[in-house]
Amino acid sequence: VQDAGLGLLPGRVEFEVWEKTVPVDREVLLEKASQVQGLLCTLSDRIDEELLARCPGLKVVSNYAVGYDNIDVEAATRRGVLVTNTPDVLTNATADIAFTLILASARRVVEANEFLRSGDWVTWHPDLLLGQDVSEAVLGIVGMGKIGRAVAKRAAGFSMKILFFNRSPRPDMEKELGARQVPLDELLRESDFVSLHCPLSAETKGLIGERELRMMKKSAILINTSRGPVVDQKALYRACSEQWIWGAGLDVFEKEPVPLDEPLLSLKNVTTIPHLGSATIRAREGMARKAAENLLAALEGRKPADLVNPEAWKE
Ligand code: 8YV
Repeated sequence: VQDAGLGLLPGRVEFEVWEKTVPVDREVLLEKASQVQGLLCTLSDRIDEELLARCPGLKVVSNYAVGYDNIDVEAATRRGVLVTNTPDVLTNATADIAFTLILASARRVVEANEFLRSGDWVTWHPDLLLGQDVSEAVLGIVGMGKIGRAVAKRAAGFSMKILFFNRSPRPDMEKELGARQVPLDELLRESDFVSLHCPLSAETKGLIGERELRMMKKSAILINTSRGPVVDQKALYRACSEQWIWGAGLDVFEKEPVPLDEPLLSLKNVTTIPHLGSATIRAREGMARKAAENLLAALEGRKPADLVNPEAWKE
């Protein structure tokens, strides 16, 4: 899928692909970045003050992701470096994976698969692997951006009642989907599913900790497809192992890849996948194309379509 983006570069810029595997080794990144005008990078590459200070010629950092918490945008803006991301093309894929985790967690799909294959299925029983209903349940969406809205649209098809928490008022969501904007505490208390769709920032780091998990219903399920550090992972382990909540579905973690001794991985009521939100061929090709187009625009003196820091743009 990278070719959808890399294929646009020949003849327009001189470029080098540093490593076929990500993340690029930090020392290699520091050394090579110091010599270029544009960087196309992924979430695994930390673009911080130390790196930016070594790159006097750098004009643009094009992130191959919609989130950009790997980049110190404030430091880039101060230095006049443009930062771009890849919105829209991954909205549906990410909303789909959030819904996959809602259904898989509620209906214990992974546990059931293991149960069957390990030979434990010896008879039908009325209590066998009972789950939670998704249809007509209350879904709480934290962060009503594009992905949050796409999840809400899917939820409407399941006749779910939608609550959401968002920094700024979104009366349009009330009109479009009958979704009700509420304070976070109310959302946590009333939701059967809490799905996180906010970016990672100083404000959202640790947003869901012990206090918040204890507010949730015992039957509730937490879904995280945003960023791991939005949730206090130690508190989540206690919440799921001591049944303060019913379970969790996680695509993202505090540390990625997740170390295999992470306690959450030992719990049957926690469904885990390795950061696959945008992992469809169409979404990744779209992201690759956007990342390349944003990079080219900046290097050719045009305003990139997906500029994260417009204040750094000078005509
Ligand atoms: C990417 C993501 O897979 O876009 C994002 O913010 O988290 C995912 O879509 C990942 O960031 C690749 O860099």
